[in-house]
Amino acid sequence: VEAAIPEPQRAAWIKHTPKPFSTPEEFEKDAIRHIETTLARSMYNCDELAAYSGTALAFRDRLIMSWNQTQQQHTFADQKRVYYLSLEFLMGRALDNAMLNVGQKDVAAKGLADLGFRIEDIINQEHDAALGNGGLGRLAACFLDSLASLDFPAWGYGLRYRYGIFKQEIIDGYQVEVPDYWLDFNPWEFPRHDVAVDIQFYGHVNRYQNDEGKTVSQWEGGEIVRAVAYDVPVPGYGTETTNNLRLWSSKAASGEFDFQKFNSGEYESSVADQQRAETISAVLYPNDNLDRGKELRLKQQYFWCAASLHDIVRRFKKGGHAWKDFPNQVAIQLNDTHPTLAIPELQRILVDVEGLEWDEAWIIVHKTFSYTNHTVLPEALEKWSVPLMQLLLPRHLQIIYDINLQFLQFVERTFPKEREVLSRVSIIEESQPKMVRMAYLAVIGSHKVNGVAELHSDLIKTTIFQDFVKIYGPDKFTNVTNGITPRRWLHQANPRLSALIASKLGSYDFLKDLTQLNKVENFVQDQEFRKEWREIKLANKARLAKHIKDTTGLEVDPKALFDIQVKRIHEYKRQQLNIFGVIHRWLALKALSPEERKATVPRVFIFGGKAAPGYWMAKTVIHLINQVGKVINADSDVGDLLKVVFVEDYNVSKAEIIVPASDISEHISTAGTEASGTSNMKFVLNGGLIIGTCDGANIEITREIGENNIFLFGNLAEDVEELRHGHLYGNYQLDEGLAKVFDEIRNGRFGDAQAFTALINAIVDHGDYYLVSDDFNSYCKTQELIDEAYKDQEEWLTKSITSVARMGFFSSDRCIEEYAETIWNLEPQKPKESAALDA
Ligand code: GPV
Repeated sequence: VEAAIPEPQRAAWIKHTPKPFSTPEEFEKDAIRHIETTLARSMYNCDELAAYSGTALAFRDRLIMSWNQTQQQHTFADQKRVYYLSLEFLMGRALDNAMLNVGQKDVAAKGLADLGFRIEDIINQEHDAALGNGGLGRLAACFLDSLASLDFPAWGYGLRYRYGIFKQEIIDGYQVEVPDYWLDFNPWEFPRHDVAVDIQFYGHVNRYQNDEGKTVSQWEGGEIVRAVAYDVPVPGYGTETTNNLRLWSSKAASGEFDFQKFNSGEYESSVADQQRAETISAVLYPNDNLDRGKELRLKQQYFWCAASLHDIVRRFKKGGHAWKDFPNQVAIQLNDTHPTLAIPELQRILVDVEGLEWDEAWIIVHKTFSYTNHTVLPEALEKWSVPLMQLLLPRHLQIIYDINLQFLQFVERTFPKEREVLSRVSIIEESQPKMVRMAYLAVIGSHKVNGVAELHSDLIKTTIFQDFVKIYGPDKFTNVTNGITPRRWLHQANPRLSALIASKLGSYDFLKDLTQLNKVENFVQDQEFRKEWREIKLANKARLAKHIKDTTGLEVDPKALFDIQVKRIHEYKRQQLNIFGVIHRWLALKALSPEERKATVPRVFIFGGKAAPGYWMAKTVIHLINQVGKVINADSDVGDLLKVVFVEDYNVSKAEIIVPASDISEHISTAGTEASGTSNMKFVLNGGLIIGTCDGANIEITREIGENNIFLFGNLAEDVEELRHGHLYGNYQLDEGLAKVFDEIRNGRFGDAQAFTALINAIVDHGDYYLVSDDFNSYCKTQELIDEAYKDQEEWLTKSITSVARMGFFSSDRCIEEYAETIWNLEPQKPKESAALDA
């Protein structure tokens, strides 16, 4: 309070508070001032990067004003906040989003034009903030957008990686990883050097009697690493609310170097200490749906959880509430099990530091946390070895054992006759070495657990968490089907379609209430509307064709059917099924007479996605796609009838070009393996149809848009287990069409056959775990149906429009409202006029 400006002087302060620009001239003034002063450039050396920087800084000024306002109001309101803990935030670019969310993109476009720049070129200067791998990280980013747009008091907490996901280069058809140094110039973050938390690792636990004769535990010794906060403003759409994303960066606790060591001549080891500390937040682990159990990863997790909880507890204590009110002030959402250490950490703070009794602390912990599960794949379920945890976090391991003991005693009382259940549900797996099962700890420490699509939420109840449903009853487990933000994934990525819809609906209100899209169906027979819809799709395809030409040199015809599969490369997502299907199609085309070929629909298959650097099978799939492309694209027999493209370095900003350009996109995971999928929603929202399996959110998309508007194929989740069993113990029969495809590959049609042996053998010799052969025929037949359907362009257009009209459910706003109501018990806080706040 001493730091506040005293009352009589506040009038001067208010008078001089920066006012946001609202005309092109005011924007130019702010941007030029930043270019001249903050950046020390002039009109004689203002290139596009400088113009971008000035524009970004002008918008950043606006955001920070509303950020201040929002934070001040939320603090005064003293109401419950939600904290979204995620190791990944795949934010993409910020400028376009900021301009649209504050409603000043037109102003900036005009201002930039006055200075001789095109706004698209300026937007393209920005580096993606790629602090995530795929769907999980992008979901967190969509959630932040919705939380701010709906005026919820919410903070994200994550790590400020110096290197986000690697940049992918394709060299001779192989993926090569290049580090992505993105922090060179990042106008969107505010370093908070005053917000620093010292985080402890290693050491030992001391037990002793305190003054009241109570036995207490103290974690002592070990090493300290400092967490420094960097804040990223998150603007809501069409509201003053600007929330905060706080990212932690690690550095040595003693400042630049350890001066004691420095003075005693140990210069090198002092520098080494510093580098070791900085390593914690240095790089994002590039694995998607895979747990590798690396020590540095565990360090990242604890570092980030401990810093965030310290911050949350400090903020809570400033409010002066009783501890039992903690869950009424704080909700913490765990984005997968990566932040599960926050559970024992809060218990440790409450018991060891704040002196609460174990039981009262545990009630608080368990009411505070909730956990979202994003996969049932066994290789993705996190386990940490007990010896590693003993070394790094000795007190937390004790607490985990105590939590486990209490839990198992409770289970034993409830099910006295079922002894075998105890070892099944124990947090500790009795393996060699013993392992801590993080998902079980997350379930036990949370009041709600949710899956991310209906099928997935049902599956977790019958598979990985079956015993826990028996123990806690079914109400602890719930479903919140994923969603996407229509601001970025419709309005920003596809401005013309957004404008066309707004022209018919009378306003852009649908961007904040996506269910209003249903009114689009009234115009499905409006000829002028249909014509524009078709033109927009064609223009979006032409834009992607240009990107392909510019980056690969390959020409593709925008009038061909664009068939797109972009996502992380993974065996369960089955890009191999797609590329085998392409080979099959090519063989069929070549077998046709020239006359017959003329009647076929030209198709462009577009792939994109990164493989984890250590995932050899995924890298082989990328290689095969590129080799197949090389052969087919040069084959004059098929010419424009078939093209295969691999788009390098798929990321959020490329998705914004790719998603609006599909006729068909592929969401073809083995049934039961893709928890939800979110790009399926993005593509349909942009008027593309999809081919998919009965998996994840595809099922709910079908329910919403109608089964005539989607191309489903393949085996059902309920049959997968038996099919797999049959492969191993029955008489395995490879699909005939697929066998011919394999013959071609083995004959060296696509280069060195040896390179693809493992890929083929996984199917032929090793049980075809992902059911590629079982689904191959159904897949190819469905692709033929798509060819037929595309010939009726009018009917196709009707499907496209109808589908978009029925996609309202998949807004992340709906999804966040479900979390707020059923899990967080959270109310919005509408922004007040600044005058009301000053008063
Ligand atoms: I676990 N997901 C991801 O992107 N990375 C992961 O490590 C894990 C899950 C994804 C799922 O695979 C998608 O099905 C889902 O739509 C997405 O998380 C968001 O829930």
